[in-house]
Amino acid sequence: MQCFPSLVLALSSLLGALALLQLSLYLRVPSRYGKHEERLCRPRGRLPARCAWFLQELPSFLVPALLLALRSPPRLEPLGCRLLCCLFCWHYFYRTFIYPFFTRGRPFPLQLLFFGMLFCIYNGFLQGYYLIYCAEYPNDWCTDIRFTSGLLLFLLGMGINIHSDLLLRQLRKPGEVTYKIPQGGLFTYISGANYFGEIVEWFGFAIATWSLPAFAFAFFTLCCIGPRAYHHHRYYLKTFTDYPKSRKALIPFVF
Ligand code: NDX
Repeated sequence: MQCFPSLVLALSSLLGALALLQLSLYLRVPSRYGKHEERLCRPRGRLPARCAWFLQELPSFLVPALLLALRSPPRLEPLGCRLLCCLFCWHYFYRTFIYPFFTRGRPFPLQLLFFGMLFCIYNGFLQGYYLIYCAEYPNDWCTDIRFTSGLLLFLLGMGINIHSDLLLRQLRKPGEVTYKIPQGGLFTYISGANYFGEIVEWFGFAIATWSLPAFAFAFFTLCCIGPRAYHHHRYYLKTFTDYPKSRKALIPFVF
């Protein structure tokens, strides 16, 4: 396989367009899973959350990992490329092999799972293909301010995301499906702490890679889970009369 810059440009542009489509579809009405699924009791057409999240996220780990393993001759230099590809796989290792096995979420709709998987194949290929076959970084990229500040943001965002996922999980005992007011960590300030972490993480990745595909993915993440954080916030305000009034939806003290 070789690098086709026009393919990278086309796939990144399509990702940007999907982000805008996502925004227009889900700004008013949230995507129908979790607390926003209308018919919560309908057992058909849904898969247990553990299985669904594992299957959905697996391609995001597998596709770039396979591209990396199959590259011949192996790409060993520069260090920046390898590190960046490993960061992407590291996040999706967590999301595929750790997150699903601890989730206490509701069963997930099959239809969304199908689209989610397609999305993960698409994005896993785009990010992996670009980093493994196209990206060119100078040998001292690891000391460049974009790499170091981006890496720092990535790690900070990932820390917030994992910690917030944990706080949400601890709201329920095994087998419980009720919703409670999230407390602690960044939830003290915002309703969508896990989403805020994820968005910071992917913008950090985009800065560290300084690449069009990664900026397109960060933008997609913002358009996908930004509105969802807003809908979660409205849901909490509507459901809990004692919901903290000073808490914002997505950005501490601002929005
Ligand atoms: N999966 C990313 N669009 C998505 C699935 C849906 O990883 O066709 C995007 C991801 C996909 C979407 C994915 C892409 C776009 C799709 C969409 C479906 C349609 C759409 C394909 C791939 C589409 C077009 C065509 C336009 C392109 O019962 P429960 O499940 O609600 O329980 C929850 C629990 N919880 C609580 N428990 C007690 N009390 C409370 N108050 C609680 N509040 C929540 O916590 C869950 O078990 C758990 C987390 O819930 P929630 O709702 O806060 O987070 P969730 O949305 O489930 O995300 C989980 C994690 C989170 O860390 C988030 O940052 C990350 O995954 N994520 C999620 C979505 C997308 C994404 C990251 C990204 O874009 N990077």
